[in-house]
Amino acid sequence: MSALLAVALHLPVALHSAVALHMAVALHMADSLQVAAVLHRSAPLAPAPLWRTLHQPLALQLVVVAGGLALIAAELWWFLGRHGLAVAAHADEAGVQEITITVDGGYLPSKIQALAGRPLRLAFHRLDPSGCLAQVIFPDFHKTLDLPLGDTTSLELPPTPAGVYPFHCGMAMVRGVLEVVDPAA
Ligand SMILES: [Cu+2]
Repeated sequence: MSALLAVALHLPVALHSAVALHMAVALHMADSLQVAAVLHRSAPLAPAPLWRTLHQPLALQLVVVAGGLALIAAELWWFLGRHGLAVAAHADEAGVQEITITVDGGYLPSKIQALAGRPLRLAFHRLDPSGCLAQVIFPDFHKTLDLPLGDTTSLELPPTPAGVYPFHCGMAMVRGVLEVVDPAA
């Protein structure tokens, strides 16, 4: 659901960028035409209209549209894609799996693997002063953790069934995922 919301929020921004780029190209070309007319004195210069539509070559239009779509794709990949390899949590003597996640511009690692049916401790060490990262939320566990700057704050999870459990910052812009796998599998 929040993924859909992020897409809905970002598509207009990316489209707007594409349109703005398109208009910048059009205005630049309008300037060039004016300059060319002055230099060549080919015709008396009519008062420059405030606004006019320039017909762009089809190739240029295709390039602008393709550029916009590439930006949208890159943005979706950045915010919604899963990158990198999972890092496994290691069990201590008491059998509690533990991993430290550094919070600095993102979650490092952002993909964590743990074994099902064993307790898990996720220790978040926050180095990033951005208020955006002051909280980490695990929607599936109904847990919100406040992360004081410069401190390590742990989330203790009871033995958890296998599954994929995403987590994110307070505004759902920075994301990570906990993958709990069956030890027998
Ligand atoms: Cu955020």
